[in-house]
Amino acid sequence: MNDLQAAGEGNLRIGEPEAAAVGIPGVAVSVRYAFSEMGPARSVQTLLKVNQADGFDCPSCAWGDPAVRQRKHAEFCENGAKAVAWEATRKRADAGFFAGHPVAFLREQTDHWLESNGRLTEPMYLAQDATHYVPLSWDEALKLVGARLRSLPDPNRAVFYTSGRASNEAAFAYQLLARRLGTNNLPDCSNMCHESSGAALSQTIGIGKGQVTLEDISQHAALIVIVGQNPGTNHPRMLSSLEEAKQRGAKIVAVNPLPEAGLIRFKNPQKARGIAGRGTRLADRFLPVRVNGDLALFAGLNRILLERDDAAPGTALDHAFIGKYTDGFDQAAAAWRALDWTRIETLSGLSRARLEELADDVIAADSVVVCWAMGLTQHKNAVETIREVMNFLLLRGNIGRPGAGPCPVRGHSNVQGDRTMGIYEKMPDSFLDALRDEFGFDPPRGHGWDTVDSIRAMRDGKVDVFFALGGNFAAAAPDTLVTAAALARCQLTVHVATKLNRSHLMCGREALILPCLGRTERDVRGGGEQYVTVEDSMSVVHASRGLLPPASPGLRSEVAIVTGLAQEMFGEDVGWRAMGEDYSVIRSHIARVVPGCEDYSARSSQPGGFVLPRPPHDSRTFRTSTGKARFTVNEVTAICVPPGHLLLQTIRSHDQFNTTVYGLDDRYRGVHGGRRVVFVSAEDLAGLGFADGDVVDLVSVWSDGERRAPAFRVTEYPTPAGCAAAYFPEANVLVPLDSTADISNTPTSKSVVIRLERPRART
Ligand SMILES: Nc1nc2c(c(=O)[nH]1)N[C@H]1C(S)=C(S)[C@@H](COP(=O)(O)OP(=O)(O)OC[C@H]3O[C@@H](n4cnc5c(=O)[nH]c(N)nc54)[C@H](O)[C@@H]3O)O[C@H]1N2
Ligand SMILES: Nc1nc2c(c(=O)[nH]1)N[C@H]1C(S)=C(S)[C@@H](COP(=O)(O)OP(=O)(O)OC[C@H]3O[C@@H](n4cnc5c(=O)[nH]c(N)nc54)[C@H](O)[C@@H]3O)O[C@H]1N2
Ligand SMILES: [Mo]
Repeated sequence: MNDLQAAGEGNLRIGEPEAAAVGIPGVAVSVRYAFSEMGPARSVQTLLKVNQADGFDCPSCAWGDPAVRQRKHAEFCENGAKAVAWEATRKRADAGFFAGHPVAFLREQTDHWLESNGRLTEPMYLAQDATHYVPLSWDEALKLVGARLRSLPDPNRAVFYTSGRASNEAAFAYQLLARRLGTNNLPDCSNMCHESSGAALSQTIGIGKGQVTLEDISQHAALIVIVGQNPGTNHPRMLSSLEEAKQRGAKIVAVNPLPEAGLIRFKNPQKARGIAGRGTRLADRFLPVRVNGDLALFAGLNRILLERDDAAPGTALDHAFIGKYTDGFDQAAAAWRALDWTRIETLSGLSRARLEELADDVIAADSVVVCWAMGLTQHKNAVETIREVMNFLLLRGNIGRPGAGPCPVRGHSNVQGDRTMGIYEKMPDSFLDALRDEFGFDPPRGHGWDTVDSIRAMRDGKVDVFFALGGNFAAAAPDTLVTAAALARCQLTVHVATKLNRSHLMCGREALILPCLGRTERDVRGGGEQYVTVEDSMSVVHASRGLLPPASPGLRSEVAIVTGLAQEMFGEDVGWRAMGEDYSVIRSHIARVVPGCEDYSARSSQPGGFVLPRPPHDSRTFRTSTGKARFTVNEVTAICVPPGHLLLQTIRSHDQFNTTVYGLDDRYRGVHGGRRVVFVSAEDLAGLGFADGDVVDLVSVWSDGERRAPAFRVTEYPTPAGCAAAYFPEANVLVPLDSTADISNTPTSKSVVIRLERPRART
């Protein structure tokens, strides 16, 4: 048996990458996929309710929905269909399944296999030293968690993690429970995701959210720059907006170390022409930046704009905007003038001439949107990089007018809403004051732990109870072995989940799985049908209503689980029962506590919902420390790797949603039947003495030692020299816990220094 077979990748095949995204294979794949999990009738019934005003919010990405009257009958993409089918599957991981599979066996299985067993059906308990999970009643389960939490010597010995799929109602009740207990330990997936965007935007424009609408992109922007984002896979509905933009003459520039299919060309499955024809060419310009080279790229670009304006004043910069709305310009300009071109070119991997061409596009465009995602946020200098992007937008007044502004494209469908509802380890005092006034207790004021600090605390024996509202902490977090050991030191880990995953197996001394309803399902409480609300990347808040009968009568909604646990712990003190039986009670609390949510129930339930205030977008109001939008000076840096090493970025395949692996293909990149692949340039393969098809171990180097991920197939791929890519979560074992972004503390999942090694003889 060779190494790949040993790693379960015996069927891995590599073909040609594709040049266009979506089109017929996209439609065919979603239909085949949906039918296999749900059957035909259920597929049609369910998919026609995705992202409709009277339906449910797609559980996949956080891209915004078109105005209600412009929605199509099929307002979902191939990957949204996979997410829905995966949740609405007919398969069940019930008590019989757990009786037949010891935990030791389950630990050996892949992420794909674990979830493919279907939906969880009733609470399951793993006692200390037990070999199997066994069923437990809801009463017993909530009593057990309540007892453990109540008996903590210090509330900060509990950690409450949230994944971004939780609804606003569930998130609000959950943060209330944590703070009522007395802790701000509320880490979330955002700490590993767009935290760097939030930090950079808060510092520079006074609000940590995007400032563009869907119409800004589809109707108004003259130039759209897409940096560090792979929309063809991760936000496929964004391609429809980009296609509209192209058809009215907008230009698109893609900045990415990989020539992603969805950035190059798009075939729209909504249109007959889109299926038959060659589709729309999307990117007018593609800049193959070196991994982590974006700070150098944007600093160089800003320098060119400055010089162009020196040569012909008023042609490249918006002096009126800079004078009236910003501060810090002079210091930033001085720093740009002092830049060294050799350094810019080396760090970005792009010639000055290419940046001059980009500057031509920018100057020709009277409005510019910059979209970005994980390619910018998961680096050591991520916050500085995004601040430099903001410098770029501020130089030409590209904010607070049609077709202009920053657009951090969020990941999980409600990650932005969860933060708005108070899922944050350091919510401002104004929010905590409002909670106190509403509920009559004094919330804790000391900052809590984010994701990385929670892992450190668990590792160091400072945590007894780890509670997760969704997600897959063990697999999504960095440094898998360290995180697993950290979780194992907890007395109790509790996971509210829809499907079995790694975190339920790499657990505390005792573990509980509490199975919950998903987005697709009807939620009846207190005799009435309930709905929940969510917020998308464009700050639009709207309702979501499931339609399918619950996967099992043993499931509870996330709101019911959280409020039920709170009742167990605190009795009726702030009216938990009423919140759990009628979610409009939670919405009326939200209306009084969360800024911008006045009259929340009425506004969120109208078709299409409502938009939260975005002061920079709405009125060029910047609530920063100086009341102005702030230029910043960002030292131009990039991770430089020692000779013989590469800078590895960890990415998503087309067949996964984070740690949920739907299938083993990554069609657009030409990968089929496996995931242990490392993409490397031809130049590096030659230089390092490897060839396409070789099997290697990935060894990451960090100040505290080396980490190894065995048996990856080397794949020659067009990426700048010195760079490499592999899939997450397989590569998470390589990401050192202490390698985090400055300021945001986000794991540097896109900058891991590695070398390739021939596999050691395995025993
Ligand atoms: N189908 C599907 N949809 C998803 C998800 C999913 O897993 N599956 N995940 C959701 C979540 S939580 C999130 S956060 C988003 C993630 O959406 P993305 O950020 O698009 O996801 P990644 O696969 O991490 O891709 C990062 C992109 O950045 C590029 N990149 C890497 N390093 C650099 C760099 O240094 N500079 C530049 N310019 N580019 C770089 C990579 O080549 C890749 O194209 O998607 C959301 N939507
Ligand atoms: N190396 C590397 N690591 C990364 C990243 C990377 O790019 N590279 N990306 C990071 C990013 S951007 C993110 S957002 C995190 C994601 O981290 P998480 O959000 O923690 O992980 P997910 O894989 O999205 O969680 C999947 C699980 O959620 C549960 N689930 C699904 N739907 C529901 C629901 O409706 N309710 C509940 N309660 N549970 C549900 C299912 O049981 C499923 O197994 O990972 C981060 N980790
Ligand atoms: Mo994310």
